[in-house]
Amino acid sequence: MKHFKESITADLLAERALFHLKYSRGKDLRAATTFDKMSCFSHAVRDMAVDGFIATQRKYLDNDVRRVNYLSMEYLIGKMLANNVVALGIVETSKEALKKLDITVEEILELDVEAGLGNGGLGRLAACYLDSLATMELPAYGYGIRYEHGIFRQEFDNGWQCERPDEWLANGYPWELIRPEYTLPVCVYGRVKKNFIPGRGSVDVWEDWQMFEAVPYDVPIIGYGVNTVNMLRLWKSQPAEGFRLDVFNQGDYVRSVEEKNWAENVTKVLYPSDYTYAGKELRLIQEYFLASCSVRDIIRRYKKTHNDFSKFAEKNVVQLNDTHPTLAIVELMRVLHDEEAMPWDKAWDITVNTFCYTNHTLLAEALEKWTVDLLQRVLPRHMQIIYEINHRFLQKLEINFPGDGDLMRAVSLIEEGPHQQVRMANLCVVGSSKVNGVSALHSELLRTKTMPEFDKVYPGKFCNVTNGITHRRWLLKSNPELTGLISDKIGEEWKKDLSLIKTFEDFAKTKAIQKRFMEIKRDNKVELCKVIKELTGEHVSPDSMFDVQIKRLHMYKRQLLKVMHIIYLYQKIKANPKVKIQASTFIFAAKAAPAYLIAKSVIKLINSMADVINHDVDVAGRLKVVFLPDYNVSLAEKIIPAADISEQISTAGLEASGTGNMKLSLNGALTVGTLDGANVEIAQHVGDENIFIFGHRTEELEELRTKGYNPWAYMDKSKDLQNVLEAIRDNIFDPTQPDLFKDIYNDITEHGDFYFYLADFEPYIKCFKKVDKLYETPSKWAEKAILNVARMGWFSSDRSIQNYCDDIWHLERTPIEMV
Ligand code: GL9
Repeated sequence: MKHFKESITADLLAERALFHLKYSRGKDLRAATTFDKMSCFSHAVRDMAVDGFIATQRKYLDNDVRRVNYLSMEYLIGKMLANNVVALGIVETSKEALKKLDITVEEILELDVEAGLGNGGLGRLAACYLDSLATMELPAYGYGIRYEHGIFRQEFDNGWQCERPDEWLANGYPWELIRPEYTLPVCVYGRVKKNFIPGRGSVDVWEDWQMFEAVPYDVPIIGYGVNTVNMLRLWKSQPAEGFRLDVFNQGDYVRSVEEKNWAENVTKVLYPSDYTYAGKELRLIQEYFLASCSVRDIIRRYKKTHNDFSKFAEKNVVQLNDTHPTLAIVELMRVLHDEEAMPWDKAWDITVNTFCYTNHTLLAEALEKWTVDLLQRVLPRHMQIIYEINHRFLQKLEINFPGDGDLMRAVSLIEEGPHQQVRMANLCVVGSSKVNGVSALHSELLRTKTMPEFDKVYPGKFCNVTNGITHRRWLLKSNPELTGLISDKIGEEWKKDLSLIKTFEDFAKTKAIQKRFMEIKRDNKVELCKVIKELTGEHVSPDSMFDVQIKRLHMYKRQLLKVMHIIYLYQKIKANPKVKIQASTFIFAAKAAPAYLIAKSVIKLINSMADVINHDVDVAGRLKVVFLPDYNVSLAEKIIPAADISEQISTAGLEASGTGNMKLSLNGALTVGTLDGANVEIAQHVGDENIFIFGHRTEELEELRTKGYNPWAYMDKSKDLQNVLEAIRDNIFDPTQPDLFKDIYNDITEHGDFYFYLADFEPYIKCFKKVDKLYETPSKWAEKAILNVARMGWFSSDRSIQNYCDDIWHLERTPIEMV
């Protein structure tokens, strides 16, 4: 088999880049800026993937293969260039080619555009899965939204988070291919009328809608070491051609331009709230926009090779990444039943067999519920269809569970109350053939605690697929030195199949390897120190222990517990300068949802604390605190290889999986964590002796809740805890503003300490005594860290995707040959 990648030479790459410089940007090398060079080089790399792209799409079509369509409102893909160069196997070739363009690899990579089309773990997971799907030669399409502004840029103003718009498209995005010929209309608003149609009788017709358009932009997803190049199709909204022509004709020019704006606004900005559901009309329209054009795009493609829908569900699976694209279920019903005139039962059968749903959180505030009023106004026909789905579903239930009112109320798609609401998670469960959670613990809680009634109604529908991460970005690309060490010892095969990294375990006790491992860790820390200096002005020592907590800021993730630990250490040193404490650098990076006020206060608290601790001569050289602004994929790639400690300290039962936990452990950080999400499985894989587990377990917290949890009781027992809480209450970091953190204090005391900070404080402090002790002996530390690296193979997203294929999608590999 010929590999299209073999024909790529440095000369070809350089020639291509110069061609783009001249004919796409109208410049020669002398006039080119570094951005020009980056953009043209990226275009050249993209060109190299085009043969694979065309061959892949052609093969899928000709072989009429079964495909997975991944629908997600978020894709946190980050920078693409370095990753694509690795995937194409042209790292050395690129270095050579760049010499001809008179620019270094580092310069060019720094300028690459960061696509931040997501909030956090959910969006990053989607990006890892696309990478695995292409690498595993699986027929897959990603569908998402081309937000003009992705996740906001975070700045600090006097320690407070400020949100600034992300302008990732300002200078053009080199990886996308615009496809105006596949533009689709999308309709919203209007009303439903009964019409008589000869041959069909009385039918519901949706009319007087407002129409706008969806234009697809395709981003090629290049498989690693294979010919497969899949695509991520991102939709942008625009006014429909001839939009409100009537208004133009009446001479109301200004209003017509305003309305044009409305259509453009639909994909203008990513909603930055994580785990909260805001109920905003524009968000509903965004969700429908993605659902509607993706469903119709899938149908359009299917119809190229089929005359009827009998094989639709056999040829397509649609995976819903959380409830955000749920309306796709309703849209498929509308198209099949209303537009294709298919009888309801037949349409429903196809729909349920097409869709699958992944749940990503159990937090009540994240569960989407749209009011019937709003849905009716924006999507009147869809609301009718939802009622009809519910009606038929409940009717069937009445047969199998007669008179079980509680069950009916729990599973109904409609929540009764002063304002009727549609429960999107329930709609997903009813409209899908499989429902999965994202870690063993989370899937079990979903099935037995959150949706036990559904488990009764649909035994066997619930399953688990534990999340994974792509080692191609999170090790090969971001930690080249460690990658080199592993390859030196066990060969190169593990790069293709991460389960093979297991044999690196044999070197865990080898002194020379331990030493080399620690040297590499130190090199990565030195690199991170430069970044820290640049971003915060702070000088930190690479010889201190790097204790890292990087993730969205949320009370359940408990960054505040880390703050309490740091205050505790600070007070210990102040009280007794001779006390033995491991020299540590505490590294935070996190964005808070703009309206999540208490989370923003925690950011301010961390920055205030850092200001004081970093300038206090009494703790100099012992404690440092840095909060790196604007956490994103690229920053994660720099922090993770340099971490000693990975903080995974969420309240047990609340973190569905976590994926940062996997990235950090794979890079040889030791986890300090609760038995939550995927931490449970990480502990099983790395071994209990190679991870620091602490704190109350899910069932213990459940018991505390039912018996009546009293945070004060913990305070009464511990003088240390009192001192820490008083420091927050009285704001010892800035006596001119003594009340600044009262809300935080109240939250974890008077207001009931919903996330059990006080209950887990003492176990957490105790746990760090063990951590500090181990860190004193580098060889012992290195041994455990190496075992972490070697035992993380199972957490590859390739394994997750294999699980999806085996248990849910039933997809087959489709290798692409080049002719
Ligand atoms: C999340 C969970 O909270 C994480 O634990 C999980 O790892 C990821 C991916 O499955 O999904 N669910 C969720 O809504 N988010 C997650 O990270 N939120 C964001 O992405 C902001």
